[in-house]
Parts: sequence; C-alpha cells; structure tokens
Amino acid sequence: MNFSSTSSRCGNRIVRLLGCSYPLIQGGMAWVADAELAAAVSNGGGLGIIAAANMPPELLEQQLIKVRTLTDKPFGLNIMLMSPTVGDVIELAAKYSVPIVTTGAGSPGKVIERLKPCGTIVVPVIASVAQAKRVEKQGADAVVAEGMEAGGHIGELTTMVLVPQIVDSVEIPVVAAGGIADGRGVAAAFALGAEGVQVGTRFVCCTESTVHPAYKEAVLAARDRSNVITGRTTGHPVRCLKNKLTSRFEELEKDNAPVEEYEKLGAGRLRAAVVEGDVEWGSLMAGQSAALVNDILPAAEIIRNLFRDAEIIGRDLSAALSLE
Ligand code: TUI
Repeated sequence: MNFSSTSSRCGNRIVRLLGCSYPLIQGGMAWVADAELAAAVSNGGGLGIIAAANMPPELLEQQLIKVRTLTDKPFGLNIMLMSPTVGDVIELAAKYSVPIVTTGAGSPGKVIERLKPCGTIVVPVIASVAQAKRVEKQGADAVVAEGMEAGGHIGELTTMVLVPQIVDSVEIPVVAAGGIADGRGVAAAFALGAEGVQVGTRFVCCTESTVHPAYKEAVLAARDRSNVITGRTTGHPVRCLKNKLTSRFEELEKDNAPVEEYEKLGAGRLRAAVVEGDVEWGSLMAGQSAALVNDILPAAEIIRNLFRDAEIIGRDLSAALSLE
C-alpha cells in the first residue's frame, strides 16, 4: 500500500475507522501519553492517545479539555481497566465525546456497553486469540494485538506469532503492537496481515513528549538486553528498562515475597521516573524497541519516516522474494 498518496491510504480500514491520515495509533503509555503528546501525534497524521491510567479524574478532565485546544484532529483515550477509577474515566469519555477509546489490562465489556451507544469507536488492546474473539463478539470496532516486546503490562506471545493468529481469528481490522519503532517494523506488521500499527516507546523520545529528559536518555541508551520483565510471579508481568528498582523486584521474586511487598516497592515509581526523572528507583517502562530508538525527533517526522521507510521496504520486498 502506498502511504504517500492520500487516495490509497483511504482504502485502509483503520484510516477510515479512525479518521486519521496514517494507520498509526500512539500507545497509551501511563504518565507519558498526555494531551501534548496526543495532539502532536494527531497533528502529525496519526491517532494521538491520552492515557487515563490511574490519573485522578479532575486531572484527566483538564487533559481532555486541553487536547481540543491543541488539535482539531481526532484523538483517543486509553482506559486502563485495572484502575480503581475506571468508572469515572468511562463517564468522562462520554461527557467529552471522546471519538476513540482504546482499552488495556482487562476485559472491555462495560466500556463497549456504555460508550458504543454514544458513537465512540472502541479498540481494545489484547494479547491472545481468546481475548480478540471475545471483544469482537462484545462489539469492538478493531483490535490492537500487542506482543510481549511491548513495554509495561504484557501478555506472553511475541508480535510475530500473535498478529497472524489474531488476523486469522477475527473479521475486524487488526493493529499490530509490540516492538515496532521503525519502518522495518511497520512493513513487518503489514506483512503479518495487520492494517495498522500501534507505536509507544518511539514516542517517548519525540520533541513534544513531556517525559523527564533523564527518562528519554535511558531509552536512547538502551541496547538489546536492557529490558527485563518483573512481576511474573504476581500475575502482572511488566516490561521495563533494568535499573536498581528492577533488581530489587527480582530479589523479592527470588525470595517469594508476599504481594504487598511488591505493591509497596512499586507504588508511585512510574510517576517518579516520568515526572521526576528518577532513573535508578523509578519504573522505566519501555518496550524492547527502546534499542531501536536513537534520536529525538518531532512526532510528525517520526510518523512520516515510519511510513516512508515501510513503503520503500514494501516495494523492494517483492523483488527480494521473487525466485526468478
Ligand atoms: O495495558 C497494557 N499495558 C500497560 S497497562 C499499564 S499500568 C499497569 N501498571 C502496573 C501493573 C499493571 C498495569 C502499563 N502498561 N497493554 C495492553 C494489554 N492489555 N496487554 C495485555 C492486555 C490484556 C490483559 C488481559 C488485555 C485483556 C486482558 O483480559 C483479561 C481477561 O479477563 O481476559
């Protein structure tokens, strides 16, 4: 598919569904994905997302008001289903007529039930075939199939094997996520049958990202083995960059410490990293693609580059795969 021509992009179901120029959704990264990042991505032709995460409802309301002052393009809200304030978040999405909602870390039944009648497009992030089939039945408009290369809370399957299985299991369009940070990743996602990509970690390092500079530096410095998954034993696996905090988590896991100890250690750690730049004891959530991120660029340029490079790869692929 040729993404530099508007006419062929219009043939893409994700572009039509979301009303953006490129089939790209920005990841709903807790504390990172604020109104400024969302507006920058939406103004760059993708779908910018505000992450509700565990944000106090009054703060989220301010973000929903602010984003409309920064862009007139469609934007989305990511609802983290494990949040204790999820009910308030759903009501704010309805009150502010948020055009698109993505969900994560749980079953989105009540989001679909409440928001679909308001005209909201609902796109759950899922990590298995069973979850994809369930949300399609519940009325989801598309799914994001997120492989375990992604940052934050993750499932068990890699993007490479998850995406084609989801594509074969549902009729609704599939957006690939996990490990995508350059044009090669975008081309691979489309080769697997996805009709769009969700990109998170790459946007931590964009000019408009309000993340603390020390966090950005940690992502830029990341190499192939800089990530670790903590929390497997508690049933909440989370992928981060290795630091003092993750070493301490690993010690707790080795000692089979009670869940309360993890909770005590983890409380407020993501905010400490993103807002205060505590790269030693903060939670540096980032995907494996951090190793592919080597510069800080404006969001619009990142998006243009992703699809320019993917398109070139797509053209070259047919020759590379030809046996003649
Ligand atoms: O949600 C994410 N990534 C996240 S959420 C988050 S905040 C958090 N912090 C600490 C611990 C836990 C969460 C940080 N990163 N990605 C989307 C995603 N959703 N990946 C996997 C899932 C998922 C999990 C279970 C989707 C559905 C699901 O359903 C459960 C069920 O009952 O079927």
